[in-house]
Amino acid sequence: MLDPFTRVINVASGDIAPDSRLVQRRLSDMKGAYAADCDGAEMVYEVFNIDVAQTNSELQTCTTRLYNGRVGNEYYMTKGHFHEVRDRSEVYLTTSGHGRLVMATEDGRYVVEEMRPGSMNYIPGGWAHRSVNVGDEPLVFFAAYIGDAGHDYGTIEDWGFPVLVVEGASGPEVVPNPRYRRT
Ligand code: PAN
Ligand code: ZN
Repeated sequence: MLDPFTRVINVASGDIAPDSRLVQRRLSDMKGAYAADCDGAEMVYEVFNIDVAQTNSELQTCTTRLYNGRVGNEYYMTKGHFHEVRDRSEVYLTTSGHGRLVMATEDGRYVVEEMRPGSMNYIPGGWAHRSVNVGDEPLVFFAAYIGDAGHDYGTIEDWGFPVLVVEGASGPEVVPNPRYRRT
């Protein structure tokens, strides 16, 4: 059995004290995610993980700091994934910045929700999810999900999402993804 513990989250930056496991994603890790080519060492996002046993009796928790920027007209975003165990759900709580949460089912339905400080987004089982930073500062959010969920990145790498969030003439626009399922 796990002993109770407490961590302190910096809600502005996403940093977790006293310790967490850091995953970093740079432009070079995002090849294929955007219509335009991308490469280089520039940081796109960082995930600070609090590791517990990956069982369905524990909750995995983490913060994500998604930087602001664009590749072509597409905003910086996370890779996005289905949970490997498809019916595992998740909640996000945004603490800083401004984003969109793109969610999609395997049969092509999609929902796009706002992410602003205080927004709690509920991601039901079966919905792939990707966060997009549409603001001009880092987007920071806390996530909690069922411990044995796992991450299936391959399906999204192959299919993409049904829609993209792009910078339009007067701000963010949700447009059909011309590459959806065309691999
Ligand atoms: C989140 C994501 C995190 C990074 O913690 O893992 O925001 O996004 P990618 O995993 O798509 O790179 C989550 O949804 N965990 O299940
Ligand atoms: Zn997830």
